[in-house]
Amino acid sequence: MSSTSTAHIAVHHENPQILKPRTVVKKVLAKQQQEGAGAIVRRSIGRPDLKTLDPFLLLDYATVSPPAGFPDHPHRAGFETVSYVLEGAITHEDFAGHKGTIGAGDLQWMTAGRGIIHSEMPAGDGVNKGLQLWVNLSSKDKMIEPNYQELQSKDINRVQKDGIDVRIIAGEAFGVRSPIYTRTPTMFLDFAMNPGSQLHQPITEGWNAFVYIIEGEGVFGHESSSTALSHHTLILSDGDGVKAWNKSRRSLRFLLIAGQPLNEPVVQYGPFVMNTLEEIEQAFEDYRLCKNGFEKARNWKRRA
Ligand code: FJH
Ligand code: FE
Repeated sequence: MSSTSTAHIAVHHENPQILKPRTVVKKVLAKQQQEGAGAIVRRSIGRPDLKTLDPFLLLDYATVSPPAGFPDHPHRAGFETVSYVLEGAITHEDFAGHKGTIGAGDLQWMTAGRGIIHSEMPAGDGVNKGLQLWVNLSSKDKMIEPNYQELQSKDINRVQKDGIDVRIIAGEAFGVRSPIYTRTPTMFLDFAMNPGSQLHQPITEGWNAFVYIIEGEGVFGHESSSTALSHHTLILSDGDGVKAWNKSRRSLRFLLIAGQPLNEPVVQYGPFVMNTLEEIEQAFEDYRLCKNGFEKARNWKRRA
């Protein structure tokens, strides 16, 4: 064996080779808007110029200070909400009595399934910041029983290597997997890159993928590409992975999210996401009459 091929294997092991690097096909700034009761969100996916990126319906970066928040509201169905707190804490409570507090770095992967009514309110007095991703479910999973997968910050797998620090929310990075089960196959990685570091991250071909920059500036796609800044969403082309560089003097933090497209029709009215208009009308009816998954709403004390 020649020494070149040995070196090649070593390089492959250190930083996986990306043969078909994805490039940035669209870049959109998530501006601030009002949501819920006085909460401020930067909407990435879900904004008018970025309606959906199959299987993703929405990504919000929220800033909430009491008394603002997301008081009682329904979610039917066919999708999951992934809440990830960055700063402070969020207390949630649903109509089945499931409640808790999601602190900084904690994760809640909630399958709304046939229906959930809940509230999401800031737990701290100060500023609370977090992210919420909505992952669509296939028609066969839309009416499943609601379910929660919850991970505390200390239980989220993390790899620190060559100036890169990744928290593996879903999927895999650097050979380490997340225990979260994703009904719609999803990758969700939270990267922090030191100045001068370089990343090669594989992404399954055929999956839709995007980057959301939380803080700092980075170069994605080609080394010669232009820089992207905080709160920009970068939609990636198809390919077997993405390359990223931190050429700045500050730390760069971003989410890399990818998922297998469902290729199904999406009919959405606010928190109701189904395949057809008839199913949406049914969901409204069920919600109004407290049936087909909304039974527990009958004796639920609503909080404004
Ligand atoms: C009234 N009550 C409208 C109402 C709307 C809602 C909503 C919220 C989030 C969210 C975003 C980021 C997070 C930390 C963890 C949650 C979101 C987060 C997305 C819609 C339609 C509630 C009560 C209302 O919930 O928690 O990061 N984003 C899309 N709206 C509501 O939840 C009117 C009277
Ligand atoms: Fe909600």
